[in-house]
Amino acid sequence: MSKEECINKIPKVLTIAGSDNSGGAGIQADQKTFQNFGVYGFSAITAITTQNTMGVSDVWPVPGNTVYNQIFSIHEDMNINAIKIGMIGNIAVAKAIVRALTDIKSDNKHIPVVLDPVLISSSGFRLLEKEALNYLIEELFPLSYIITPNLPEAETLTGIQITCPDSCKNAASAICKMGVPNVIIKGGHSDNEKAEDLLYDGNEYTVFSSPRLKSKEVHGTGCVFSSALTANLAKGNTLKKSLNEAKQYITNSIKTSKPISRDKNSNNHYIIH
Ligand code: PXL
Repeated sequence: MSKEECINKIPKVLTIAGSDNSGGAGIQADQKTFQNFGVYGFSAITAITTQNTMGVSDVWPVPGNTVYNQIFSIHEDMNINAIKIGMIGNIAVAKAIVRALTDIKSDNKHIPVVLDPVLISSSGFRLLEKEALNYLIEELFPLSYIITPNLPEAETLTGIQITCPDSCKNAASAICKMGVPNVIIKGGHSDNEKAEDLLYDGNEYTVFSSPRLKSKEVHGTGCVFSSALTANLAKGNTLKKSLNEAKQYITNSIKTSKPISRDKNSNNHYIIH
């Protein structure tokens, strides 16, 4: 294969997310995941967080125009096969992302956009300002192909307390009614014996199940799951195959994670290629 053919064949993925200087979540986790799936990663940084395994201590938002410019500079020059959105931070950044996605979609209507609705860090630091939540739902959901909330995020988005399979189905259906064609509610935070994720595509429900793993707290699993999903969609895999691959990848990452501080595990980002 010539160099040019090789460049054109590599699936290319853009992540729009925050920087996690401790390397477990955000842009850093996304890029490691993209690399492991053999896709090329572009990035647009929305905020610089300061954190370690004890928690987030500071967030410095990037100006909206700079976020727009980062995204547009990639789009005007290169082909993007799929987009992942993680931490947004504030409404100015959310507006810049909507403007950039609208531009990209006017050239490439069917580009899959995976939206991970990051609301708070596992240590409890707010990563999306409260005032931006309605804007996210009203403007970004309709531009997305799938959103990937965990249980607490699905509860915040819908106001539905998820206590059983039926209430989870109700929340999934309420989220699709907000204008996004697909939602996967991740069950990692439940007390069930299995880690079950529920997909709703506006038509049918599908459960993706794996054994619940006993492990110390692992940071950044949501980012890794959604970037693995995005990488697989960029390769042209179906939604269900991409979700299966992402589930398998995050399960193995948790299983093989190693401690990076006294009492916290990191994602191992184990190599699959
Ligand atoms: O895991 C959520 C998340 C996403 N993005 C960034 C983060 C975190 C959690 O801390 O720092 C940048």
